[in-house]
Amino acid sequence: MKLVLAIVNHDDANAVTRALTKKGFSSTKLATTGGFLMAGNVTILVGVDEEKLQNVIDTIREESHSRKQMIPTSTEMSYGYYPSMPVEVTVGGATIFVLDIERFERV
Ligand code: 2BA
Repeated sequence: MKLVLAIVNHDDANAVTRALTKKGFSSTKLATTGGFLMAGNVTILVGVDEEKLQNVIDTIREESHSRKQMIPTSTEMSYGYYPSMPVEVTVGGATIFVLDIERFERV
């Protein structure tokens, strides 16, 4: 068994879990925050048998969209910080990790 850990944009999270549920996959959503943008995103956990793993990854890919986001930067001057040109970063579709699961039980 595998555990899929997918970090997706907040705006895509419901579409991803809905599509997974429709295909019979159980999932859990966690509210998370990206370390770089310090903005909210969503981490989705899916426990799945290995033969269905690709189906889960394909489903997440189909429902996750990449977005361009502007982030403010600041420049240090002798008299303090002042805002300068914002920088554009491309976020997502999804960042996916796949972990081996040693044991899975529902008790
Ligand atoms: P954040 O850490 O907030 O990163 C948002 C986006 O900012 C990233 O999009 C990437 O385009 C850019 N970025 C991140 N770190 C950067 C850096 N040091 N320099 C320049 N640009 C940087 P994604 O790569 O699509 O990542 C989206 C979110 O997925 C991340 O949000 C983070 O929450 C998670 N993530 C991505 N890679 C990860 C990793 N290796 N380990 C853990 N979480 C990761």
